[in-house]
Amino acid sequence: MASSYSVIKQEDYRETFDAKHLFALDILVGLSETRKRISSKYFYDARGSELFTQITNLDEYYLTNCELEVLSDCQESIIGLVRNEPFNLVELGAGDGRKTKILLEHFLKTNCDFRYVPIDISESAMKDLVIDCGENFPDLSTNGLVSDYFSGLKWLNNRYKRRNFVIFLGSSIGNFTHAEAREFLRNVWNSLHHDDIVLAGFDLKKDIELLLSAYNDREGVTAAFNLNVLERINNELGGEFDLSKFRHFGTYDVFLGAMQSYLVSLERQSVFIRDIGRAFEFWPWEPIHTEYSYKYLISDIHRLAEETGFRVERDLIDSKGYFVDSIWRVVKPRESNGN
Ligand code: AVI
Repeated sequence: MASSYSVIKQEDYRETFDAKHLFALDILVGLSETRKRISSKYFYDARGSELFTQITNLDEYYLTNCELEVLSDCQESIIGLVRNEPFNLVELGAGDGRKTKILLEHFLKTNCDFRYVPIDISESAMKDLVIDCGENFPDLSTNGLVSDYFSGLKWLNNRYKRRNFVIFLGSSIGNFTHAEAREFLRNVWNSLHHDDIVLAGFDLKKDIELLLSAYNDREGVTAAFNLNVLERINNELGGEFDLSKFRHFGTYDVFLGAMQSYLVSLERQSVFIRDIGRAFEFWPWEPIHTEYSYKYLISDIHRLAEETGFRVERDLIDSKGYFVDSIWRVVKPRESNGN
């Protein structure tokens, strides 16, 4: 058995990194603006992650099944891109086990020479993942990295001179604005070598009714997921939000091409947050913006690849045409390795 995880020491990063302080600062800034906002990155405490897993099992949330179909049906064409030499299968995020397992099983079955390197900032998520891999895949060599994505990739490249196959499953890219997506992908490009491969998931533009029901499910799981960010402020920052005084609102912005989630105040209220040391005023029906989920056309995805230094190799699309795992190759002048 070869499963382990390492916490990568990042001196500057560790010195300045105080998660609670940053959370409080972001909430102070976001709730002080005329258009109040809280970043969707704060959804994922333990309860938020649990609720997101429940969302992925809902019928209305088509994205998961579409990507499972793509990964199951296209294994051969994925493997064809990397099987001719040893490689690192690098996963950004501790990952959704169900999806990654499809690839791991197939790579192992076909005797690929690879090591699995998930990268995630959460040590507890990484511990769970590495234990799970050890139990399910005793022959798999897993090196989990507890780190931000880019330091993890840098560390990996200095340590193992192998080809990288980076996967970014789900549609997390959709939670970035277009400018943020470009910056993120350019940073990924900077951390990789010529000819490395990236597989990234994108949710495609489709009938607006389908989008609306995916983000406003009948059981109210998405509503609970959205409201949980207020509970998180209560638990971690001493906030006094009464969740029954807010409602979830999910809508599609046709100009942006994005689903957007809001929490709407149901009455005039003042909410004190102890660790910020002040109260925030809400008007009746005043919204807090909490999430973007951008939807893409294939042409948008190709432009994004080109703008950030990649060449599109293949688009793996599910049978309904709802979701794509787009496979890109890193293109760099021979002598340059980044920057
Ligand atoms: C994690 N992310 C890609 C999900 C999405 O579809 O934007 C989060 C989510 N929000 C509401 N439902 C699911």
